[in-house]
Parts: sequence; C-alpha cells; structure tokens
Amino acid sequence: MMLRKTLCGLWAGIGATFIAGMAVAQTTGLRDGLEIIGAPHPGGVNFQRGVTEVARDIRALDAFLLVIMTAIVLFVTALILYSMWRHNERKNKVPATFTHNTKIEVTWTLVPLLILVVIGAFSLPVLFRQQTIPEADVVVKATGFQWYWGYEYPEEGIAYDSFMLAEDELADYGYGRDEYLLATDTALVVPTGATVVVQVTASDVIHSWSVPAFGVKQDGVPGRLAELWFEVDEGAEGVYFGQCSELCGVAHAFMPITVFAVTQEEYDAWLAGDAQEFASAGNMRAPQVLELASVE
Ligand SMILES: [Cu+2]
Repeated sequence: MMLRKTLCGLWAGIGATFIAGMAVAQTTGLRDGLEIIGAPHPGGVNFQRGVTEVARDIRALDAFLLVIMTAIVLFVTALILYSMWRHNERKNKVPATFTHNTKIEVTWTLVPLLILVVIGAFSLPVLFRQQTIPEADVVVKATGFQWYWGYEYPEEGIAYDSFMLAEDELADYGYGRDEYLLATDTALVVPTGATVVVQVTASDVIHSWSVPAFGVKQDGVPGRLAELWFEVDEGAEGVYFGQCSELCGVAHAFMPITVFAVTQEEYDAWLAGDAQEFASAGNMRAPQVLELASVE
C-alpha cells in the first residue's frame, strides 16, 4: 500500500529502521509458536470459534434464536399456504361477513409476548455477564486513533501503537497473504486463563474495539472510558484478529486488531523482556502521514 511506502520513505535515514526492528522483536518472538485461531476463513458461514465463556454464551443464544425464528417462519408460511388454499374466491362464492374473533386476537397477542419473554430470559443473563466487569488480572487501555490502535498497560508502564501491516511486510512478521488487513506490526499480548479488562477510549472520533472470537465489542468514545472483559481459555493460546467496528473515517478498514493470547509464563517473560525493551525505545511512530488518495 502506498501509505506504508510513504511512511517507509519518511523513516529512512531518521533511525526508524531501528524502531521498526524493535516492533518485529516485540511480537515475532511470541508469534513463532502461535497458531492463528481467531480469523475468518474461506467459505466460512458461522461464527469464529469462541474461546471465552461469553463468546460461547453468544453462540448458544444465536443457535437458540435461530430455532425460534425457523419455527416462526415455517408456521407463518404454512398458515399463508393454507389460507391460499382454503379461503380463495373459487371455493368461497359467498364471502364471510364477520370482522372479529376474540379468541384469535387474544392468542396472537399472548403467544408472541410469551416468545419475547422466553427470549429475554435467555438473552439478558448473557448481556449481564458481558457487562458486569469482574476483578481484573490484567488491565489494558485501548485507544482508537485515526487510524490505528494504541495499547497501554497502565500497571506495567508499557505503551505502544499497533499499525496494520502492508502486504510486503506480512512475511517479516510471520504472516501470510490471508492475514492482510488483519495483521498488525505489534499485537496486544494477554495471558490465557486470566481476566483481562480492556478500557476502551478514543482520541479523535468514535472507534470500536472488537474481537469476534472473544465475543467482545465496545465503542471507544473520546473523553469516555468504557470497559470490556474476557478470559481466554487455557489451552487456546493463539493469534486472534479483530477490526475497528465503528465507521471512523477514510481508513476505517485499515486499523485491525491483533491479539496474542499466550501462556502466563510467556506473558510474564514478554513483560519482563521484549515489552520493556520495546516500550522504552520510544516506539511511538511519527504521526501517520496519510496521502488520502493513496489509501486503497
Ligand atoms: Cu476506527
């Protein structure tokens, strides 16, 4: 993409190669052993595999609603077909003259009401589980910028930005062509089996931090701090992708989210090693110089 070429041009000669090198070090060490789990795949029609309790709740709720909707569609279709067959003009030379049927009216008010109550009884608990933020093991702040995400670990004093990789950079970071528009140079690193609370905000316009496999999506609104949480299953170590999910400007489609879920030991080692080194290198890139025309 032209944008990256422009940036590369800018960096050359101002020591940015060093910073880019640090970015590679910050993630590739971890990336090597990680399987890509949270990503779309060709021909996929269902949700991505859920690796948190909340994500599985959402999928179960979806399956349950699909059953109810299918039953309603089949029932209404059958009623229409029956009515076409039974109440057509040929069969009923003399039209009926009644206008009300109290029994039917009571039924078609109460039955949908009951269906809604049943749906509510199953969906509200999921909503509350999502929105009740538990005690955090790891706190991360995600800030949306036009057009990239910045991550901070306030308790560790670590902060860095996360930019989408250009096509010709993917291989350097251990990704293939399939990860284009999903993979970023640095990743949010979280331990599995731990409660991660992400504080979501934005610096300019509204963005939204979303990772489908975790079942999370939260708008980042400038001046406000919202929270979401997830706990990735132990054993589900891997790479998970997400995307900004609130239309935020011309490069909205080019600010993806990459999360590395690693074991607690790997996470601790990363915190003590690469992350510190990376954060202290003043990794924040020069403000993005966007040539709007060059954004595909
Ligand atoms: Cu955005």
